[in-house]
Amino acid sequence: MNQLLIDIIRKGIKKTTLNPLCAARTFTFAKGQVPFMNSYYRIRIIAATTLLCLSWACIRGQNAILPGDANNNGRVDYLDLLHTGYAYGSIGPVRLNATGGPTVQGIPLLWPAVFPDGVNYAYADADGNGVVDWHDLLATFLNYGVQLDSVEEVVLQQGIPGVDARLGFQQSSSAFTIFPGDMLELPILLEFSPNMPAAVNGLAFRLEFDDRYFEQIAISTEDSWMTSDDGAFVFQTQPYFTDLTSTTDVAITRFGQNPVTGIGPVAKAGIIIEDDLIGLLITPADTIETFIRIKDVLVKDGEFGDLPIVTDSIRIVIRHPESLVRQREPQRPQMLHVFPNPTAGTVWISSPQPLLELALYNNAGQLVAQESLSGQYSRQWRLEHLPSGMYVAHGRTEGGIFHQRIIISHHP
Ligand SMILES: [Ca+2]
Ligand SMILES: [Ca+2]
Repeated sequence: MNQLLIDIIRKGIKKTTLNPLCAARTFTFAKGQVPFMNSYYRIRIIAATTLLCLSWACIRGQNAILPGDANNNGRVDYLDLLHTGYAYGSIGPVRLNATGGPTVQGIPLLWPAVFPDGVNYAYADADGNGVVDWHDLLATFLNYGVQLDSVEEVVLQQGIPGVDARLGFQQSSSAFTIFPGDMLELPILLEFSPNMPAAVNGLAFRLEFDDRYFEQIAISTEDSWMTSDDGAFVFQTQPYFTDLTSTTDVAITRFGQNPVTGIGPVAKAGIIIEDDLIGLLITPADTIETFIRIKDVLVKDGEFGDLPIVTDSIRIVIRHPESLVRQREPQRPQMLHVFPNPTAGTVWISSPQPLLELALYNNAGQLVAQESLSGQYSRQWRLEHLPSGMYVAHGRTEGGIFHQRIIISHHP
């Protein structure tokens, strides 16, 4: 548990907020900033885990909830989003004195509704306010990676190739030739047997990759059939280290019992190749071969049953920039960097080009903050007067508008 997730996406409610969100993708931090973020959250998690052991001992013997652990298996992670999403909009008994924080809390009254896997809906109400809503999705994000001393691992259904549905890359069998610093987009498809598409209520998976070669991997869903009606929530963690590789966790869930049927693109992985690979590519003839793998997939159908899924990987070949004459300039994402994100108030904004104006829009597309600048590349921005929630920052420069999502959270 080296890192807490630091990114989250939700499709905008209004069409006007969709484009900035999509354009922003998920590149939140410059790479050098991430370790600080890691240590900050590692300290938080250690503190939270200690607290958990104490409080768990007190509550043992009655129904108890670790907020964000909606599937009640003892760990808060990307799989929990599918439970919270399925129960979205449900109401039940309030937990008095509840918080959405990472402490085990008693459940005095279970809810009338139960998930098909037997878990009570009370576990989806992370903050205990009696309704499953946006704040409960946010609790999974805030408590990410926190776990009890005993975790019941979720059994993921591995599919049979040629028989079951497949979550894979569009170009799974082909190799790319790309250059350090390039950005490429890899469509991820959920494919079923011909004429047999299933209704899907939620999809969760991990992408595993070698972080020596990839600076960022970010999920976008602008062409996804699961999110095209804005009835879905999309979640991604920042990449974190697991042994020798890096992993990023992704979940896409419908809001409530509202499955959609479709086939083809469910997400797109935007990848930036490290531009500091020349030391690894000694001569222009050298290439690096590496793989990005889809793993640990959970797909929930319309009845919240698990669909067996065949997984996939893609081979990527990175070639020395002098091996071929470049045909084009590398594409850079039109991104602002925001740190820290989520924030309780004050953020640092930096831009690849001199900033002329900063504007902040809320989830309904309303302008909530605005500042004129005179060509600075970065500045501090105080946002503590704004309520918790998701915002999109627009930075106007002479080269165009740069975007980034900002999450403001006043939770402890
Ligand atoms: Ca869980
Ligand atoms: Ca709630």
